[in-house]
Amino acid sequence: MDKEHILCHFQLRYPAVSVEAYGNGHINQTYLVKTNGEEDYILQRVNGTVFPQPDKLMENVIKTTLFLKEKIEKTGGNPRRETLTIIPVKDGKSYFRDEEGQYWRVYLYIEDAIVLNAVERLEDFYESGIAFGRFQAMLSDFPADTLYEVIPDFHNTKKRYDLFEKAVELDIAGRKEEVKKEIDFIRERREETSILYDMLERGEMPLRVTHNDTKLNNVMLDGKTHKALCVIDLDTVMPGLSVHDFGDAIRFGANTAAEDEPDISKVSLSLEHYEAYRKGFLEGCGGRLTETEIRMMPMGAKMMTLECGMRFLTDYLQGDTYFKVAREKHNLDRCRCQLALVADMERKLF
Ligand code: ADP
Ligand code: GN1
Ligand code: MG
Repeated sequence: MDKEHILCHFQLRYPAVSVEAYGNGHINQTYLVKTNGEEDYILQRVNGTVFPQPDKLMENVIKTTLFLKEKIEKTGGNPRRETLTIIPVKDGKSYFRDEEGQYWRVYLYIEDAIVLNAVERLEDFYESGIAFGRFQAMLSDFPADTLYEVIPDFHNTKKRYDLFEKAVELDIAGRKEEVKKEIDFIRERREETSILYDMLERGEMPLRVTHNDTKLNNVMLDGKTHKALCVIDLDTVMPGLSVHDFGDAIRFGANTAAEDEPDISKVSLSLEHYEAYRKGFLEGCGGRLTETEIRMMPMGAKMMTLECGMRFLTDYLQGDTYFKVAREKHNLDRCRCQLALVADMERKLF
């Protein structure tokens, strides 16, 4: 079904004049819908393999955005810029299911804002920390038990490790021999994958409502001032660990190289970026983190980087079915880059 036809089902205030592929997400298919009116839109096809229950996912997004909208209004902010706004379908639903069973949704396009795919200025990274910290603070009294667990065990690093071992064992794409070094690197760190989860189970760290995908291109900064504006990509908002939200952002934004840099000699942890983000995140959290959470922030960074390395390698071993890939060995490059970053974190953070 063509995109124009899909858009007919939504309650758009202005008709679309163009629809173009947009953004650099690895999961959903995103399009920018331009109009001649006062608002533009983002059209997304939700990845049905990654999210097998898109209706439940959208319930989470509705609940979260309504909760945030109320908070933003109370503090005199503008919810149409500071959180996502769902444009409903004509029957009132938050998504449209096409004849092929694909799920589509439309958000209001947030104007005069920027999304970065790489950190250009330290200050911008600091601001993104403020945005994710604030997001966490705003959701600190959100009723976590009303959220559906969209991807069970999403950041359960212990279970991610088991899935990785399973992929090695099955070796369905016949790529195991080529990645022996990477497999060994991950195996040497097996014990550590349970540290944070064990602390959670012992009640040493709280379970919070977290974003769970805090990479730089999931946050918007004001186009003029470059101040923290809006956290987007709310598909994975679920109960989780604050140190994971911190760590995933560090994994992406404090790396001196791109996430998929094939030349790993360019990969390292920028301590300057680490500190800037840490400062912003703590400020945004507004004193809500416990001493233990603050102490475990470096471990959160290391675990999210190791987990991502395991996930890219698992996908590579399974024949690249989860993350969008743009070239041969893309997932392997991404994996090697994450593992090189883990090694540098071990030198600099511990
Ligand atoms: P994915 O899950 O594939 O990463 P995202 O929801 O993060 O999808 O969207 C992909 C990109 O589209 C974002 O990085 C951002 O550039 C852009 N985008 C998404 N939602 C909006 C919005 N409401 N306004 C402006 N840009 C958006
Ligand atoms: C995916 O959707 P996107 O591109 O923001 C992934 C994250 C990974 C990230 C790695 C739902 O994020 O968990 O950390 O790629 N999202 C999902 O770049 O799996
Ligand atoms: Mg995204």
